[in-house]
Amino acid sequence: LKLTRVFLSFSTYLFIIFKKYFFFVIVPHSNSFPNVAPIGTATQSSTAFSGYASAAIDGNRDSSYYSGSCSHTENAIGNWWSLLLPAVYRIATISITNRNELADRINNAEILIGNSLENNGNNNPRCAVISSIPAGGTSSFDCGGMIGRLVNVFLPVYNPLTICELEVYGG
Ligand SMILES: [Ca+2]
Repeated sequence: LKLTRVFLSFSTYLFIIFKKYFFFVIVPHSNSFPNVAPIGTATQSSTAFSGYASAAIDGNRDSSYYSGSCSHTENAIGNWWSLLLPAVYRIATISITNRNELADRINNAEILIGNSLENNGNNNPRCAVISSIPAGGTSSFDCGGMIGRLVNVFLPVYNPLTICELEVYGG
């Protein structure tokens, strides 16, 4: 009688796999485009109080002028601020954040979009006229897919033009 021992090496590996399920909540938003303004180049009719044109596209909506994130021109009639984008965009929405003081200075400003460089871009088609923006507030303007590489804000009345942030949503 031959005894054969069979050794069964038996190992049981128990894998407990925790599967994590991520639930994405889709928050409705007026558009799904990125803000392309920061990749553009901003200029303006003049600069006062170190309020450089680029402060309006620094990605910061801080509405306190003294935080250094708002543009500011001199006091004149026909001030403008202009954004040259790196390409032509179909623009859905423009958002503008107003200063938290002297908020009525933005009243009557026009938002212009197009490709013409004439008159510093101020001859381009108009998306909206800003009646007012609350002090420190952000207002959005529906431009309905207007096409252009230039976004201007033109102020036809006598006032400095200050923009704390301008966002361009388009693709
Ligand atoms: Ca800013």
